[in-house]
Amino acid sequence: MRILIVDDVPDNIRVLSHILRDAGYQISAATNGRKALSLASTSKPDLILLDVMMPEMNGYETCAALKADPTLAEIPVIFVTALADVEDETRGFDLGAVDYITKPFNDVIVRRRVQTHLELKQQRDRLARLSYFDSLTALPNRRAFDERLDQEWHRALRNQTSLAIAMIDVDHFKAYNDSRGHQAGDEALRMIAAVLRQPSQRAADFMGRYGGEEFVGLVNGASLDGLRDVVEQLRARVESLHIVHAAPVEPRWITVSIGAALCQPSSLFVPAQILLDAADRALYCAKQDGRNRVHV
Ligand code: GH3
Ligand code: MG
Ligand code: MG
Ligand code: MG
Repeated sequence: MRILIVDDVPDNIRVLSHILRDAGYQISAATNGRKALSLASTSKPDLILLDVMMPEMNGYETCAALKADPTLAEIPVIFVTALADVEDETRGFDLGAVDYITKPFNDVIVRRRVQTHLELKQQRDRLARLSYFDSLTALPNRRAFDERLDQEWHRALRNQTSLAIAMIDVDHFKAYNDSRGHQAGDEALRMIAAVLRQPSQRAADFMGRYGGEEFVGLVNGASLDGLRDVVEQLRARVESLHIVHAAPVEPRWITVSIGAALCQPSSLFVPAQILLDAADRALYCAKQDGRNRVHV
């Protein structure tokens, strides 16, 4: 596991690195708050040991900045500092730190506390994986989608940008299962998920498994034409997998139908559900029109 040590005094970094590297952790270091923030963003450490007294941006300010960034807020922070007053310590906890170690410290105690918080972090990560990801396809699940939709809806409202939902449903999948077996059906869903989440210039910004043989995508800030390009590319990617059907359906391989809808949210009183309903209706149209097509 990776630990980021932040301290303006290189000797302090050396001492802590020594204690922790011996315990098998991978160490990176920063000598000021700004470097710490950028290193945390790029290397996503599992734990941050943070000094308080540093020039320019002190440890408290650095911790506040970490907690304000949703992509970094989950990284546990332990203050390691000579400031030993109760007020200093409570301030550290108020800012969201998980622990507070005062200098001079004892090597064994530092190692144990670090170990405890890394174990807790591992358990949290595992729980998050289990509750937000689908085990068959490794895509975010319905719960993750619901939360993300809510976030993106509010963001689009704030920024006055568009938000689009694409509902993707595998065509004649019951027939595929019936003819090839459930195992092969599972494998097909895995392959479809893999091409749907493939990053590219015209990929969706979020792709999840909505349930069964249905997937759902979110596209931020697109025009209607842009959205058409994205969903048409998704449809084409699945078709080009050429997963051959044994059942007598046309074409001979697995395809998807996609219904997409776009809007610019204008009021908090309008729920994101209306966009989901519109995408659902579009999907119904794509199916009615003959499948293996998009309806925007
Ligand atoms: P349509 O083109 O109208 O969508 O037809 P369809 O057969 O795809 O639709 P239907 O809703 O009748 O059938 C969906 C099938 O998807 C039925 C179900 O067995 C299958 N399915 C759903 N989840 C899974 C899964 O996790 N694994 C496998 N193998 N099959 C699944
Ligand atoms: Mg210092
Ligand atoms: Mg379906
Ligand atoms: Mg289907």
